[in-house]
Formats: sequence, structure tokens, C-alpha cells
Amino acid sequence: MPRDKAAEQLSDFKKSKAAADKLTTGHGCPLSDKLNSLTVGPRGPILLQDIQLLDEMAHFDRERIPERVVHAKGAGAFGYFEVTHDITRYTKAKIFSEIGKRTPLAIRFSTVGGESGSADTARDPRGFAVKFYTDEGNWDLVGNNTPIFFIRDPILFPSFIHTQKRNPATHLKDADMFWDFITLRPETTHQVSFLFSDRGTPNGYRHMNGYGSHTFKLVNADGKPIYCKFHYKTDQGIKCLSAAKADELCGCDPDYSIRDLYNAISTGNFPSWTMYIQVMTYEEAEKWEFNPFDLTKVWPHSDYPLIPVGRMTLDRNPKNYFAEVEQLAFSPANLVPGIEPSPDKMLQGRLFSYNDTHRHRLGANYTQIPVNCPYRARAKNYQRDGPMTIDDNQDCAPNYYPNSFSGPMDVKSSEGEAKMKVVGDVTRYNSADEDDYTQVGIFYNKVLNEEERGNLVRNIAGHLIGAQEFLQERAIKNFSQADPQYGAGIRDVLNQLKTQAAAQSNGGIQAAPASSAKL
Ligand code: HDE
Repeated sequence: MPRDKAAEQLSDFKKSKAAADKLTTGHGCPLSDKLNSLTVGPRGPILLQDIQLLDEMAHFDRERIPERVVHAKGAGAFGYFEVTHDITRYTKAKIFSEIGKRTPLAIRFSTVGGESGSADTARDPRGFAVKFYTDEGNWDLVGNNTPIFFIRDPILFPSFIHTQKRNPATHLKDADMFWDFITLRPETTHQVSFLFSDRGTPNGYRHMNGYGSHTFKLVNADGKPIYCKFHYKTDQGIKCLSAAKADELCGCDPDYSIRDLYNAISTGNFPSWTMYIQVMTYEEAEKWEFNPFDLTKVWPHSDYPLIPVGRMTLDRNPKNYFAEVEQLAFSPANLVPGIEPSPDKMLQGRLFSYNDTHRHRLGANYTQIPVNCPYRARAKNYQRDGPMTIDDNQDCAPNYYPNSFSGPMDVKSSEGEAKMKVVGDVTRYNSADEDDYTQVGIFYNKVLNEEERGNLVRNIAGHLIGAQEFLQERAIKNFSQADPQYGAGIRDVLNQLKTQAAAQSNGGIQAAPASSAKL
């Protein structure tokens, strides 16, 4: 089998070095023997004074940091964004200030539910997180390869994620947990339909679109706001894996997507995406038939056409995965002047969660880690000290505000948030009341073709077969509300699978239900 660029990484490193470096301890002291510990006699016990051994062991014992609670398995890369179209009438964000402007970026693609060693081709949404190192600080657009999400209230997120992970007793993926939650919360039907379609198993990370998914607010230089959604369309074309191929790769090449991205970039085959926005005025938002802040809905392109903005190109692989990808910390709260949150409840929930998880995973000074540092703007503020302060800690500048000694001053100007008027009674509104099915019907009938509809019902039935019958019935009822044919198709395949299973029931190995390993 020919060796690809990923397989040649070590040889390439060797070629880049005229001679090997001198080996040292962590404190830089040269090491004379890296193969033998310090013992009393050839078979004797090891001495406590073997500082080299202790240093090595103690560091090894601390190699792992907590993996991401979701999106644990992923691939990262670096590149740039270039503006191709003027959108300054919508936003004053400096990244979009002129055609031709380039801004460096980091990206991380991921699967969602699996652990950091899980298979890349699992049926799952894909994370599509981009960090733009802009002149005015880092802007992170932390999206997925889907324009929608399963739920519309962040309070449901931890439970939802628990049902996608492992049963607390058996430590197995559990189809009952999955389908119980999904069917009790019908707002999931739209995203579940997307997930079980062919788009649920993209062919690597280069052949899929990305979406900011949420509604954001853009604000222009006159302070005028407009609602907006961000899209990236792959310039490589969409390619998906069949369920059978995705399954096969789970076994024979579980790192398929990481390898594909690494090899493409290292052979100069730089992947790119075209960025578009959709915009909706406040007046249109008031009148639209759906709630424009509901993350389970798309904004139809026919009503809110895609407006081209620029192109994102990936041209560098990480030099070190842990430093540059495992420690890469995205946050929807990393916004810049001209891009603000909308009232989307899910986005509001995320504004808290990400920085919180970074403090837990990486420590209070995670923004000092080079890959997270807003290096094109630099942080100047009154935060000091804390674990792992690795930069100059803002040197001798005053550490309190206000002050009379030239400490950094706030900008009382257009850099601040746009004014927003909010009125309403505070209560816990039941978000289950919104329309859960109209757009699913459109997806089933108008977005998918005949073959894709067939794949969708087969993929759903192949997983639903693992759940109890009352859950199967509840699921069919939900899908039928989007279109009776949709529910009926799932019932037909389920019945076929049950007949096949009955025929095979005498003897044989007790296998996982069809497709269950993929979620
Ligand atoms: Fe995330 N999500 N999420 N999420 N998410 C995380 O942050 C969370 C949601 C997304 O490559 C975590 O650093 C909450 C929607 C991506 O590093 C965590 C809610 C969308 C990534 C977290 C959501 C996403 C994450 C885990 C509901 C698409 C990977 C580790 C309110 C629009 C980023 C981490 C990377 C990661 C929380 C919902 C995308 C725990 C509370 C919707 C791409 O903070």
C-alpha cells in the first residue's frame, strides 16, 4: 500500500533536521543516558535521586487533560479568510471591512457524541468551529455541518447529550435512551431527519457545508442592526458515505476524516469554503411565520437569499496536535464589534458554557495559550495572575480601574453593543408549543430525492429497531406528522427487519442491533 503524507510525517521531520538536538530534562539539563534508570547494581532497586526518571514519570502521569464533554474527537487546521464581497452596509466588523482583506484563522472539525478515540465516520452531526484572529480580537463562529439543532432551549442540552452517550449502568450506547428523549421532544424531528439522511455520514470533513446555525445580529457603522445567519458552502462539493461504507470505515480506518484532511493539506490540495450570509430585518422578524430565533428552523433561501461574503482556505496542518488542536478553545461568546448575539435561547445558553468548560479543561488563563491568544489585537485589561500565567502578566501596568496612571481605558464609542429594547413577563415559557413538523415535511418532500428518502427511512429503522416497541410507535407517530409516507416507510422497514430477525433467531451470535454502533 502506498504511504501517504500522514504516514511520512516522521521521515519528513527527519529530513527537516540537519542533526538531532541534544536531549535534556524538563529544566534543560543535558541527559547522558535515556535508556537506563539509576540502580544499585544491575538488578538492584532504583534510587530516589534518579531525577531524570522522576521527571519523566511525573510528567507522564499528568499527560491527559479532560476531553471535551462533547465533540471530543476532531481534526484541526489553519488558514485564512478573504473578503470577496462588500457587506459593510450590514456590519462594521473589521474582518469584513474591505474586499481582499485576509484574516488568519484556526478551524476544528469534530464528531459530537463519541469519545476522543471514537470512529470518525459515525453517524453524528459534525462540528465546524472557526476562530478568526481579527484586528479587534478573536471572533469564533462555533457551528456544525447542519443549519439546525435538535432542541431550542439550552436547559435540555445536558439531558439530550446524556442520551447520545453511554447508559450509566451498562456503559453501552442505548437505543432506548436515544429514542425516548427524541420522541418525547418532537422539536428534534427536523435535525434527526437530517442526521439519518446521507448528510449524517459526510465523506471526511472537506466535503460538507458549515453553518453558524444560530441567528446572530449584525450592526453597521451607523449602529443599525439586522439579524443574520452564516453559511459556508464547501468548494469541494458535498460528498457523503453510504451507511454501509461509513460502517466499514468505522472498523478499518476509524481516523478516516483526520487522515483525509491532513493529507489534502500536506499535498497542497487546500480545501476551501465560500462564506455567505442571510439577513432578516427586525420588521421581517416580527412578521415571519416562524420564530426566527428557533434553532430547529431554517430560514428558507427563497425568502432570505444567500449573500456571498468571502472564502475560507485551509493551508496549514497543526505542527503539534495537543498544543494547537486539543487546546484550541472556541467560544460563541468570542464576538467582535459589529457581530452580536440574537435572543436565540440556545445561543444565549452557549455564551456561558464554553468559557466555563475551558476554565475547567485548560485553566483560568486558557487565553494565554498561543492558539487561543488574540495575537492580532492583544488583551489589555485588569485580569491578573492565576494558574499557569505564562505571558508577562501585563507587566507593570496598573491592575485596578479606574486609575490615573495610563492603564487601558474603555472606548465610550461605537465599539460598544448596539442598544436593544426588551419587554416581557419573566416566566418559563413552554417552547414545546412551536411548530415542529412543517419544515420537516419540506425537508422530506422537497430537499431529498426518492433515493435519499429511501436511505433515510432505512437508516432510521436500522437504529430504531434497537429501541422498545412503545418507543418505535411514538417515533413513527412523530415522523408521520411531518408526512404520513415518512412514518409509513419507517414502519415498513421495521417490519421487514423484525421478520428477518425472527427468521435468524435460532442460534447465532447475539449482535448489536443494526446500525446501533454508529451513534
Ligand atoms: Fe456546543 N459545546 N453546546 N454546540 N459545540 C462544546 O465546548 C454546548 C451547540 C459545538 O472544536 C463544549 O469546548 C451547550 C450547538 C462545537 O472545540 C461545551 C449547548 C452547536 C463544539 C458545549 C451547545 C454546537 C462544541 C464542549 C446548548 C452548533 C466543538 C467542549 C446550549 C451550532 C468545538 C467545548 C471545538 C463544544 C456546550 C449546543 C457546536 C460543553 C451548553 C447548537 C462545534 O461547552
